[in-house]
Amino acid sequence: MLYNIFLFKGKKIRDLEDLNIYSYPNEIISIKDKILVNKIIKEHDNEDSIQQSNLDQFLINEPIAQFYNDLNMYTCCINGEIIIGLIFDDEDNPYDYKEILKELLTELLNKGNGYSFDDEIEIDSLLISMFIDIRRFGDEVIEKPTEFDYYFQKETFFKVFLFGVDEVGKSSLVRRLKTGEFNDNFFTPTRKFNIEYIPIEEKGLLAVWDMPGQKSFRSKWLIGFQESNIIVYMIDIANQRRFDESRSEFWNVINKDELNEIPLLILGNKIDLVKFSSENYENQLLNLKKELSDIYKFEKIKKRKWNFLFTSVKTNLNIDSVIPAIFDLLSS
Ligand SMILES: Nc1nc2c(ncn2[C@@H]2O[C@H](COP(=O)(O)OP(=O)(O)OP(=O)(O)O)[C@@H](O)[C@H]2O)c(=O)[nH]1
Ligand SMILES: [Mg+2]
Repeated sequence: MLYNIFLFKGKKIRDLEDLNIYSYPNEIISIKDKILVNKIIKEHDNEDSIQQSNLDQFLINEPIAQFYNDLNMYTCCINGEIIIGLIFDDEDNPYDYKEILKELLTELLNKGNGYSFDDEIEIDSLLISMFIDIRRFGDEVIEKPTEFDYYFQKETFFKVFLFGVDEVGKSSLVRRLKTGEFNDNFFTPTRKFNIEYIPIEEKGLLAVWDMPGQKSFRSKWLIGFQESNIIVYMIDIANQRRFDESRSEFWNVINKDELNEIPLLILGNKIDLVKFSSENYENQLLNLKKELSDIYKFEKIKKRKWNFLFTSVKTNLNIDSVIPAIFDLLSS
């Protein structure tokens, strides 16, 4: 089974002073392991980039199996200057992964639109996408029973794309679902894709991609939503000043062709901050829902199954209904 993926990148790959190492899910190879890093790079010494540097396509070389320091690796050089490596369990045969590795790299780098290795968020996202896909492949095709087997089978693995403008409560929700906790002072604007795995008994594994909501990160949403099984959009219903902005971001994403027919769950969060009069709470909720629906033009949502829930991550209102609502939409 694949358990780690790493990437070496520098101005010159052989110059360790200027080399960056990215990895997912955790750091196994450190820049301090100079001997190991040098050995990995050296295997790719004969591959050069010179003839390729003018092409706008990435040159993806043949992957090479390597085994050092008990690490069973499969490494592949791109443009003679970037190395991507997979680390497997000891008994795995790296060559079993040859096709998926090359196909995936071709798909992500040369068939996608304008991938940049200068952007750390894009590098992280590349590693995460590859990790998930290769892991799925490993469990499906190579069929080694593992403790993760159940979760990583395609039918039981769901990518949840969670987005919304900043400060609506996305990361708080993920934290609540994972740990049951909420903290008013837990205010950490997300700066990268925050990916949390939430196992749901007898249903499968949700990989929740919690997107950073701040304006400067929104262009990255386009990278995050690839191959999503469900979209979750969160609104801060207490912050009316931002409804226009939030609506336009919502429709920007929902109108993407790639997301056609993908089910959608809309969460109207922070209901605890809305003032209700003492009478007829249910009616007031209905009216509020209607108001939001008019503002956001929910009636224009076509050709996909969708649902709306009011929530408060703070008071826990309806939080127990979020996962069932997701599986209900997924099952259709
Ligand atoms: N009153 C109230 N506050 C909430 C609720 N949910 C989240 N918050 C607060 O809202 C603030 C922002 O929450 P985050 O979870 O960081 O928001 P986010 O959507 O992840 O923000 P970005 O990562 O910047 O996109 C925090 O101070 C939370 O404590 C809620 O239901 N009610
Ligand atoms: Mg966040």
